[in-house]
Amino acid sequence: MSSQPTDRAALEAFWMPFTANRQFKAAPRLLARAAGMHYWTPDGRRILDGAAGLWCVNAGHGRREITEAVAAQIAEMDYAPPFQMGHPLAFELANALIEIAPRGIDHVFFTNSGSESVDTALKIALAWHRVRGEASRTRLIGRERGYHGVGFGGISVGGMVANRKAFGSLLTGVDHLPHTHNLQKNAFSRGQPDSGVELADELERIVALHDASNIAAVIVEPVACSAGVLVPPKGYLQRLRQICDKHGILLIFDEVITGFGRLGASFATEYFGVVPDIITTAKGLTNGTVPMGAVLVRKGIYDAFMDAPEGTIELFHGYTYSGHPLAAAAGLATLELYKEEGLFERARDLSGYWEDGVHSLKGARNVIDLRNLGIIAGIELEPRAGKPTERAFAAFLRCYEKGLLVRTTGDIIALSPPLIVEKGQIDQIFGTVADVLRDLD
Ligand code: PXG
Ligand code: PLP
Repeated sequence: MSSQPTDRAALEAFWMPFTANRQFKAAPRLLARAAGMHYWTPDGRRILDGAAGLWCVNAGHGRREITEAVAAQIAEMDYAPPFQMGHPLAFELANALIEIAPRGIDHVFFTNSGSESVDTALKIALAWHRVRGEASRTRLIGRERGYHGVGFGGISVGGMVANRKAFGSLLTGVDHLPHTHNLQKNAFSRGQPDSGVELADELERIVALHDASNIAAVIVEPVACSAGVLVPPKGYLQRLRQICDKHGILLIFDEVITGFGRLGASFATEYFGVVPDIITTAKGLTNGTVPMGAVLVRKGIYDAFMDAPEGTIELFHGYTYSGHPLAAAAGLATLELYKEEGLFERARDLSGYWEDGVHSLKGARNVIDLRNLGIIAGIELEPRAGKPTERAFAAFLRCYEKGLLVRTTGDIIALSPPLIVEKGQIDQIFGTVADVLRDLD
């Protein structure tokens, strides 16, 4: 019998990701079971999931339709090689994704995570320019405070300093747009802020500096979630699209979080009415059950690779688990569930109630901004003097004690419950946060 994971030594071997390991292992927070809107701790305490796990369990936990599809598939065929071979479900899932994607998106490349989707998208962008005879287009443009996962590509175009600074020189030939966060002008905006469209024009400055002939792609999150829910100013994404079109630069939307209903639409692309050339996804694609990501590309991108002589591999890229049968089964069942239950529409219909809930915290102690879009909220706290992140982390711990799971980044509390959330649970989420903030110095 192995030792119980509550004893300190039994927790030692696992080097936990993005975690204060020593602090955690001294006072562990373990989750043992999940169903619907809730988690349960090993000792049976119920926790309301205000974070959809980690922005991924959009249909709620333990959905029978998904678990049964995965169980049936593992019994039928556990694994199939994806290189020079195929299996039916991967093709079916690609077709299902095209169906819910914006018009003009017509091919899908499978990965196993958001980080891999980002690396794949950047590589496709570089290779696409090259097959079209524009091999000088190698520069990649990201944005300050962007999060694009943790691969070398993703941290290079990303703009989270802590995720970059320990890892050397990263990719060369990368530049960054300024972030769009502006508390002076936009604090307490409901939905998209009014001010800041001109920040997209910074792309013109970057193009003037490097010359368009050297730039392959621009990658942004339509809503920057990991960095603390930074909602794009009105007109900003449209302006980026125009500038990219003018200069022949590919526009990549990283929809790892915003995809699959989070904004009350299939993708942010649909919500904002701006179609990028490439969309990266993961997380909600399988409702968080089996790791999977997908890169969706606009018509013409795949085709450009198909001029290579017959029998040659057109793109030297792929993963052992690209289109894994279990993930494909989970993905198909998940998309079916989203459709059957109308979860994207449900999220859209609830977003007004959600917005009112978020902004009910106005005036709460130490709250310096409230932001929302779709079923996402950002609550920014005044940092404790000289101790950034401490106040928000204390709020996270107290919420957990009171039976609510939230996520924090810096001094920002981020909320993103499963899209099956009920109005009463929205009240509970904001009621708990209000209680916690009242008592927190
Ligand atoms: N792009 C975006 C926009 C993301 O949000 C990734 C890429 C990377 O996905 P993977 O599957 O490789 O983790 C993400 C992931 C947080 C948090 O606390 C957010 C993510 C991951 C971990 C924590 O906000 N987003
Ligand atoms: N490292 C080694 C030694 C490998 O053989 C492979 C795949 O065959 C990889 C890394 C890449 O693994 P994956 O395809 O799961 O990303």
